[in-house]
Parts: sequence; structure tokens; C-alpha cells
Amino acid sequence: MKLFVTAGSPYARKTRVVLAEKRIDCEIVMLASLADPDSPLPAYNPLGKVPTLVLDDGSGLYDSPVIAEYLDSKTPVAHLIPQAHRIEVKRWEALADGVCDATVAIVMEGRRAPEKQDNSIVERQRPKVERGLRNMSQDLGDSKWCLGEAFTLADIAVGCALGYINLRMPELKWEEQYPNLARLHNQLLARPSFKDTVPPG
Ligand SMILES: N[C@@H](CCC(=O)N[C@@H](CS)C(=O)NCC(=O)O)C(=O)O
Repeated sequence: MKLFVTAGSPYARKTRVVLAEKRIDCEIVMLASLADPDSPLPAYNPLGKVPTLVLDDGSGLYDSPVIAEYLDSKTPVAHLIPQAHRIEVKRWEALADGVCDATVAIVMEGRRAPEKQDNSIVERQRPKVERGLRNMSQDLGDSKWCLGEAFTLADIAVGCALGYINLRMPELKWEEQYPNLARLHNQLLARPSFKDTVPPG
């Protein structure tokens, strides 16, 4: 198997963390740019996005929730989507990924030429990030992990979203507002799977 990623993608980071937690061997192909006209991605994923997992039979698998679930089903080591809590875990993942989607939209708008930027996009996306963080904090409460005592894909998805916000919107200073999310993030950063995949500044 090989996994196409970029260093900054929070969705790709989620799948890299899953690989590490599950101790699954996989070649990581780090792409420098997603705009390369000779990108290898469309051969495996018509959407041309990372992450894309290429299976041993040459077929492509995407997107990150599908890859994470596939990898989790491959080995019983460190079960990350407990069957009894599957929908709960997927709901956390959808929230975390949605926060990343809104953050990506803000970043992309900021990269357009100043005269082409549309502030209404930022105004629509920013509350999604803010409400998402508030919701994560409320649902986490005083629990050790998102689902209580068990470390799951929910924690991985939330940790990747928090790391991405730190990279792209450091002005949000969510750690001050939500100390329980900061505690969760620090717990995650103590794990090699997270430490080894911190997006470059
Ligand atoms: N929902 C997808 C989102 C993947 C995604 O949007 N990846 C971005 C990088 S952060 C990408 O590849 N963008 C390139 C493009 O849209 O052409 C997932 O969870 O895998």
C-alpha cells in the first residue's frame, strides 16, 4: 500500500496517525504541491485530493473517513472505531473534518488576489470554526478522551483539526478559551503518532 499526502493536510494527517496507531506498514508519498499538472493523484482518485490510499491491487481509496475505517478494519491492533460507538465516533469525525473544511475555505480565500477576495465567504465560514470548537469543548467536558476512557478515531480527528487551526488561524487562541481542548491536544501531542506528523509552520 502507499498513501499520498501533503505535509499540511489535516485529513492526510488523520490517516497517517491511524497508520501509526495501528502499526500498519505503508509507503508514505509526500507531495510538494497539489497544483502540479503531472500529479500522480488523478490516476488513483478522480478528485485529485489527498489523502489517497493505493491498495496492493493498484486501486485507489478515498476520502479520509473511508481510509481511516478501512485501516481500522485491517487489524484488531488498537481498535479505533468501536462497533458499539461507531456512529458517535463518525459524528465527532464529521465535526472535526467540517471545522477543517471551513478553515481551508478561509485560507483559500485569503490566497486570492486582494481585489478578488470576498469577505462574505470568511464571514460565513469563521462561525463554523468557532461553533465547532465550542461544540467540541462542550461535548468533551471533563472526559479524558472524546468518548470517555477509550482513545478512538474521534480524538485523532479532533487533534488534527486543532493542529490545523493552530497552523492556519493562530489568532483564534482557542487554547485560552477552551482549556479542556488544550488538555486533549497536549495528551495527543505526547503520542509519537501525533508528534511525528505535526504540520510544518
Ligand atoms: N473530505 C476529504 C477532503 C480532502 C481534501 O480536501 N484535501 C485537500 C488538501 S487539505 C486537497 O487535496 N485539495 C486539493 C484539491 O481540492 O484539488 C477528506 O477527508 O479526505
